[in-house]
Amino acid sequence: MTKLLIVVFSSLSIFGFSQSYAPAAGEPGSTAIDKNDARFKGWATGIDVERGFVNIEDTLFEAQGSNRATFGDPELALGPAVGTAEDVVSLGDKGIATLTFDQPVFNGPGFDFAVFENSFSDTYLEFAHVEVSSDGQNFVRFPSHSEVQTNVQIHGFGTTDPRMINNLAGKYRAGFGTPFDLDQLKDSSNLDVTQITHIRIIDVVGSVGDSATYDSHGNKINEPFSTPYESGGFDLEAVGVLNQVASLSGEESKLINIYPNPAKSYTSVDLNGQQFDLMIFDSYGKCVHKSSKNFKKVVKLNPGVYHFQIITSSEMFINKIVFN
Ligand SMILES: [Ca+2]
Ligand SMILES: [Ca+2]
Ligand SMILES: [Ca+2]
Repeated sequence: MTKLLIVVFSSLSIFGFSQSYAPAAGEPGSTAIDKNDARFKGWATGIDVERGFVNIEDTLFEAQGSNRATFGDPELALGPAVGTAEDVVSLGDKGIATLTFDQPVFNGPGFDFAVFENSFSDTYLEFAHVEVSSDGQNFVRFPSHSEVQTNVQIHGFGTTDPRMINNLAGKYRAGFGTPFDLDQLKDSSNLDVTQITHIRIIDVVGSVGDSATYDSHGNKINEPFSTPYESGGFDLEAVGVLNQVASLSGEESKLINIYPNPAKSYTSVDLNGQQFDLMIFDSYGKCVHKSSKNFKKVVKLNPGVYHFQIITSSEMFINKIVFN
């Protein structure tokens, strides 16, 4: 009996039920990141929310006296993930949350940030698109993929196998973040992956009907629909940062020597003998200098204000330097 079931399930992929991606939190190969993981350097500190409809296919329908989702204050998505069902803001159908950070997120080694939802199980999953911006104006979306069938609507409390989903927030249960790697967007125009200032979360409308939203392959994303409650749509719990530009504490600024500052045409950079890569950006964000594996670097620049990005094997620092 058991063996027969295994045979049946393993042949499902032949009929188009692919399961190409990472499994649920706690299973081997999962990419889920625990909310208490020591790698988190910071959390979202600002938020702007545009709530979506309770039911985008019947926009007059109301829950708790409103045709838009109302559950949870936006501020509940700030700070560390808590892992409970209530510490969230509900976005409603196609609702949008735009988050900001004390210090920018950058494309460091591996995953750079993670988005937390409040699902109570590994398979009751509500999804959202994730976009990033380095200027608050131009947003670039992570390429996503849904392998879920699009013939039968997943009902309001239906389930999804997380192995069929890639690069959509909400892949994992409460307390476990879905991670994103900025390296995938490094060649995008109008985006500087060394200075991400805004992360945008956009509810996926899981309808396979007219209001469907699509993955990057043009597939409808089938997820629970409709969810006509005040807590409908994606429930944003938190956004945690893994690679965050450090603000210099007193101790760290002792480590970095940039002199003279303000500079008169020349300045030199050293980290007390530690090796570093250096990139310098002018006030328009244009890179005017790039060098790697330095122990000391002398640079000559025209008068102006510059940002020195200093990257060591473990950290990245940004310093503002004025040339007179
Ligand atoms: Ca990365
Ligand atoms: Ca949704
Ligand atoms: Ca929260």
